[in-house]
Amino acid sequence: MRRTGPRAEMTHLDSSWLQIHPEVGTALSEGRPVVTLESAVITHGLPRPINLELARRMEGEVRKAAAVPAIAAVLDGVAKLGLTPEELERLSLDQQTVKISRRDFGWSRAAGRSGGTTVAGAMIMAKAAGVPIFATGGIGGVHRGGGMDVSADLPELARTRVAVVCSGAKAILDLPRTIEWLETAGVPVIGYQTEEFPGFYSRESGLPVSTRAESPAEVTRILRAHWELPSAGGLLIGVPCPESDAIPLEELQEALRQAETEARNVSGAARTPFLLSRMSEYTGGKSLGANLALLRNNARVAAEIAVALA
Ligand code: PSU
Ligand code: MN
Repeated sequence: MRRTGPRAEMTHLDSSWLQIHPEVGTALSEGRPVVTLESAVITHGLPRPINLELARRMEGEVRKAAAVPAIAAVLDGVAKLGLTPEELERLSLDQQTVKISRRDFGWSRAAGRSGGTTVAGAMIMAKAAGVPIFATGGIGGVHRGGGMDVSADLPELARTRVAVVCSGAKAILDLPRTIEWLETAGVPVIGYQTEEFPGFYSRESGLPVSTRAESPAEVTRILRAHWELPSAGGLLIGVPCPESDAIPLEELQEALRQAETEARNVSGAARTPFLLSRMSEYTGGKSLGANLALLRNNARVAAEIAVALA
């Protein structure tokens, strides 16, 4: 077992594949609130150097709300929950990183690779360490078109007992099918101060949630009650993008239509980055601004929920 510092003996949750930062481990053993943060947004979602700045700001939001931030990532094959400032900077600059979802922990460990965790990857690490709250921007979901591209985030939500604070799903996905998938799998979707599942860059989507909650205390009551079910898995908490930075639904849909027309011949892994960069162009940079604003806001709301739950 790798030791992380003088207080590592308190991090009894360490296992050989998962290394917990001493500050996070101490908070957990004292029952203090911790919020897990995803890192695919750092390695794959945002351009440098905004990625590092944003990660630091998300950590800052969590601390301001009196919780401990724990960025989940894989460094040289070791899954780490909670990064030192040096580790975070290194991850943000590394151009060889891979995207770590459920299938990727084993081979990346064997190969000693570094990577950013997706929602699924971060949920697995959070659950293993005993952190019930996780904040991200948008989850993966069912892609558009008739194909088989369904994110591993969805089955992870079905099976892993962690509450995921998000602003919806990636904008380029098939949102109605994503919501249907969650319903089939028994994943409750809580609208945080909203009746609608948030549309990521947009506050609306026209799609319903299972229930609405007004406050961290109300969310906490729902989480506790849901987790009394012996077989319960994860939950989604949909927090709309702050009003000042959100894009109106019609404008968003028009930008998506244009981007998709241009992306007709772009397939595979290149498709998402292509669509997102076109979206940024069509919205005059507003989509990037909305993304940054919702990430910070979600970190804050997740921390408030973690405090209420602790
Ligand atoms: N939302 C975005 N961009 C992203 C992601 C979410 O706007 O890149 C990331 C998240 O980490 C999410 C992952 O968990 O994409 C899903 O990837 P996939 O569809 O390959 O499972
Ligand atoms: Mn996929």
